[in-house]
Amino acid sequence: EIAILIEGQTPLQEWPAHLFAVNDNIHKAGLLLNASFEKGTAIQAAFSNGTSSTLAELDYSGLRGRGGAGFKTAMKWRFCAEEKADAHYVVCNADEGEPGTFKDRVLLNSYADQVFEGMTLCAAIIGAKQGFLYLRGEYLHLYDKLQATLAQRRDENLLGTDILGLGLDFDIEICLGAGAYICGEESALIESLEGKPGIPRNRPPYPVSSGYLNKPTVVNNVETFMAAANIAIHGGDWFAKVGTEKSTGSKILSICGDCAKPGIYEYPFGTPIRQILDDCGAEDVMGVQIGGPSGTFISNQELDRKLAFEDLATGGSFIVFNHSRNVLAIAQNFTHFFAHESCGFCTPCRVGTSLLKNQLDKIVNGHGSAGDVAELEKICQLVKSNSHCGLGQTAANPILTTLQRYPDVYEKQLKDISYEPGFDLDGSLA
Ligand code: L3W
Ligand code: SF4
Repeated sequence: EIAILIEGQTPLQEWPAHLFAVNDNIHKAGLLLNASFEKGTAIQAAFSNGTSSTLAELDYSGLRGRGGAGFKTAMKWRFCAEEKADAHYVVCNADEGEPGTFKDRVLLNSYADQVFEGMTLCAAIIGAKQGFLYLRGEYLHLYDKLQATLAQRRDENLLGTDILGLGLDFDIEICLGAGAYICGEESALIESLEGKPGIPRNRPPYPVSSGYLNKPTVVNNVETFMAAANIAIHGGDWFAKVGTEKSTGSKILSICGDCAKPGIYEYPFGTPIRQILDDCGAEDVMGVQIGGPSGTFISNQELDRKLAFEDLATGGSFIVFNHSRNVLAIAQNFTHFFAHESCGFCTPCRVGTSLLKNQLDKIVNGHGSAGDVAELEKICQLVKSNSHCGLGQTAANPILTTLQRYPDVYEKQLKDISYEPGFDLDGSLA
């Protein structure tokens, strides 16, 4: 139904209400989703302990960015704080566009105060007066509720001038995206915030030194800000004692696909994939797409692998596939997605993702030869190593990760040249 509506370009406001029915479906809450939280306490803690010791606590917690890449949050905030400039900015990346990912939608629906508090905490540490929540356009249904939460926080002096009498001035504006997946890439997001097309910038310089309006800017995911607020309240050790040495704390996941209980789950880092699949009622598993199309497709032989930056990192998405699914159809769907979402700025990705799409279609449609698969792999490497940003650099992952695990499935799909009509192998007419 959604596909039909998109195809028909129905304005978002006219979509049937049931498509926006927000059902949080939280099946398993852990460290963060269960944490006790009182509005204002993270900000107060930062001022009573001092912003530098709060930053040290964040450092001790080991918190790493929850958007997928896992850069250390304390390091990012420190780099930004150390930049000399007349303005600093805080940006919350809520452009949750990775297919199969919906945990930030739930956090913004049910835990928005904790997210805004994390942004305010960041502002206190880096010296920002202005923050932005860059909200995925398709989450328009959350807009009024989030504005009401911001208004309430202003009424309670948790935003605005002289917050809680602590001398901190900071406010947050909500900006809506317009449906481009690329705007989840931080520098494209910043361009979009500035009112320009969402084309990724060269990095470095990273946003911490030259971000919004070329001023020092922290861009973090929704879950990162929520975690930071809770660390300020409960301490770095509360967080660090959960998870693994390199991946501390917990991860909030959106789980969907072939499982009895799709929804939101929170696990300590280090949890085996098998346990997560058992909990969500996944049976007859063929494979799992971890971290969305730009992530990794694992087979059912790898279920003892772990949720962790050092093993299987994810921004928060698990898509489960059972044996009724065709792995080529999955790779094809994701490859089409990237070709559609390429912003078109650089040639390796603009042309390369279309070549990947056409070459894979040829194979899936039974017209490919072994040479075509070799050519497909060659294009994958070209797109991966020559693209300007993360989208192009990961666009070949659906093909590469499935080809590596299921070469036989690709092989079976090739045309049978021994039955080529009309010719013998020496080229003479049969
Ligand atoms: C200062 C340095 N900062 C790195 C920062 C950088 C960024 C973070 C991670 O995303 C995946 C990709 C996409 N000084 C720094 C530094 N940073 N070195 O650390 O950076 P990086 O380059 O490792 O990753 P990335 O390109 O930002 C990699 C996916 O993330 N992605 C993210 C989407 C996220 C959302 C969301 O949160 N709603 O949509 C976009 O491309 O799949 O695999 O902040 O600045 N020396
Ligand atoms: Fe745009 Fe793709 Fe190039 Fe990124 S890699 S800048 S999405 S064309």
